[in-house]
Amino acid sequence: MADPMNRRGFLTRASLLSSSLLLSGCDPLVQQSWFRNILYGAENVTRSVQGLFLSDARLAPEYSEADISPKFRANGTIRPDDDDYTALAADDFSNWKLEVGGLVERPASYSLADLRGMPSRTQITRHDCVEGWSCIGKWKGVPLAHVLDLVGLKPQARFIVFYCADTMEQTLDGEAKYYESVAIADARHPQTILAYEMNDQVLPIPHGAPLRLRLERQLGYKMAKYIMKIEAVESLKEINGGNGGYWEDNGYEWYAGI
Ligand SMILES: Nc1nc2c(c(=O)[nH]1)N[C@H]1C(S)=C(S)[C@@H](COP(=O)(O)O)O[C@H]1N2
Ligand SMILES: [Mo]
Repeated sequence: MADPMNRRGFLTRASLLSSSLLLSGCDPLVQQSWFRNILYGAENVTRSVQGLFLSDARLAPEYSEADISPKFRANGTIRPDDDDYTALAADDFSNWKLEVGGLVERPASYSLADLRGMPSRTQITRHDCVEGWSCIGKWKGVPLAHVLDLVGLKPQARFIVFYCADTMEQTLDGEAKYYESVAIADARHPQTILAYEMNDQVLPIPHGAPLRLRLERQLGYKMAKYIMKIEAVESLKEINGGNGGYWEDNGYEWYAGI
C-alpha cells in the first residue's frame, strides 16, 4: 500500500499532479494559499494549535450544477479488498449497517434505508486533496449532527472517530485500517454529512460506498470513505497510533483546515 507521504514524496507528487491534472476535469492547487503554506511549511503549527481549541464555523463555498467537474478523481483506496467489504458489496450493501457507539446514551446501528429515511442535505462543494488537486462534486447525505442527536452524546465525548473497511498496511500487531476523527464542533457543522449519493447517483465504490464523510472545511484525507462504524470518544490517544487518523499516524496534521 501507499508509503507515508513524506515531504519529498509529497513535493514530487505535487509537481507531477499539477502538470498531469491540467489534462483532467480537476484543477491543480498550487495557486491556493493554504496549499503553498503546506508546501513551504508556514502556519502548520498555528493550524494544529487552532484545531485543538477552535472549530471553523464558516460555511465552505457551494457551487452550481454547471461547476461540477466532468470527471471526479478517485484517490487512496478505490476498492477495499477486505473479505467483509467484498461480501457486503456483492449484495449492494443491503446487509451493511452503520454502527454508532462509544460515549453515547443509545448505541444504534442504521441500514442504508434507515439513513436515507432521515433528513438530508445536498451540497456542491470543492474537494481539495493535500496532493495538490481539487474537484467539484455534488453530495447528498444525512447531517452527522442528526445522527449524533439520535444516539445522544454523553458529556465526556470530545471527538467522533470513523472506522473504515479498507486495510492500508499489515503491521506487527495485525493490520492498519483507514480511520479518521473530528472534534464534536466540526462533526456538528451544517456541511458535515454522511454521504450516500454523489452527483445524483448511488455513491460509487471508488468514492467510498456505501457511506463516506464530507467535511467541507478540511482537506480530502479527513473525509473517511467506506465507513463501517463511528464512535464518540474522550481521547484519541488509545486509538491505533494515537494521532486521530491513518495519515495523521504517518505524520499528517490532524486539523487539516482549508
Ligand atoms: N477509507 C478511506 N478513506 C479515504 C481515503 C482512503 O484511502 N481510504 N483517502 C482519502 C483521500 S487522501 C482523499 S483525497 C479522499 C478521496 O476521495 P475520492 O476518492 O472521492 O476522490 O478520500 C479520503 N478518504
Ligand atoms: Mo487526499
